[in-house]
Amino acid sequence: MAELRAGLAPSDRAFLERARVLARHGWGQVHPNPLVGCVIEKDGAVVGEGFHARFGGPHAEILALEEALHRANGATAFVSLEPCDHHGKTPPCTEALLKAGVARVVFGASDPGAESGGGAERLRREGIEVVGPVWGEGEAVAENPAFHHTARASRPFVALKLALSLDGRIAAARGERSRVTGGEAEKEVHRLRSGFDAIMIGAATARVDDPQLTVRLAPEGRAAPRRLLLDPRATLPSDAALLRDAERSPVHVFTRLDAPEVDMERLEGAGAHVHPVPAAAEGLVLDAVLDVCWELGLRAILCEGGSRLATSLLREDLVQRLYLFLAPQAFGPSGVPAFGPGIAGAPWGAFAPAFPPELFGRDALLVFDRRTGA
Ligand code: AOF
Ligand code: ZN
Repeated sequence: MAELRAGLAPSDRAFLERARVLARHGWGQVHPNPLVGCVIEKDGAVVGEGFHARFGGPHAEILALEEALHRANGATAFVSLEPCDHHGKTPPCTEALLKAGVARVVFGASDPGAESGGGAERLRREGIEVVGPVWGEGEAVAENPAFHHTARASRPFVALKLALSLDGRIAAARGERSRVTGGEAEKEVHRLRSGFDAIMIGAATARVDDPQLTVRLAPEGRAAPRRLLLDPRATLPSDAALLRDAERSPVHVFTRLDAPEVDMERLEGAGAHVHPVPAAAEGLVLDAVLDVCWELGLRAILCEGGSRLATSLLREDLVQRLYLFLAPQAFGPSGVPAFGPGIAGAPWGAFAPAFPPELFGRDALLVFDRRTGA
């Protein structure tokens, strides 16, 4: 794959990069579809651009072709994802590219979809010059991790977000609500939430932080993420912030099978959906929780702590992506460590950086993806 990339002219690489940047504009609006961007280039100039902007809406190629009109004839299309070759909610992009007379297609990632895939082969058969996949697997997955994971595994994609002090703590003291990162990072978290089907936390975080877990500081996504709470003993107070607005953004509480019935009923009465699942030595059987999530149609879940949930998810190798916000402060020995005992057994070596670090005010965001086969 590195050779393929090396063989691309610098201008080709720049156009494909532009397609990647365009694709990212669809965040929060297209899920569970992938982010896709497209640039059409003729004689060195961009004659059309587009990105998949809305679930069920036109694909990136179609919008770029609409802008390019007749100039697409003999042009090169740069697409971040292999053009689809199926009738989904929209007709195949392969046919649109052929009809427009595009001469060459350069794409970043293969489409893993059993039905939508195969576009590159189809275009080659029709005599078009096709270059791709240009990106290696890690780079392809980084742009659309949930899309690739669910195509492969039929399991929810799980991302874990943690805000850490530089001495690896998530709070100043146990039972104390603490500010770790600043306002810019907080905005980014709200933006990230809009691209997930659900946000999950554990009971201790719900008790201490009393969060609402809604998207407030960012443009709303196409659907409000559901709120998921792991609360083995059904202890969430009925007046918790999480239970507000349950009609617009449903709340699901996972409990042990033997949680007090009176509390399960109380939570149902407060608007939550209660799901009893088997108990594990510590908390709940997370695999069983994820099974229920999959059945509920939840494809991408963002877990926001705390330490017990983070530790269990990592130890059980259920995390595909880590969002680590690092804040330049220290909480010292009385602070709550991000991870509990047992974390050493997690597959740390399988994680690799997905993107270069990004800065949000004084905080840094590091994103790591779990590599398959690692
Ligand atoms: C592309 N370009 O911009 C996107 C693609 O139901 P549909 O018609 O929207 O198709 C969704 C599938 O098409 C999706 O699962 C993925 O395989 C592909 N997405 N393909 O050529 C695009 N969004
Ligand atoms: Zn398409």
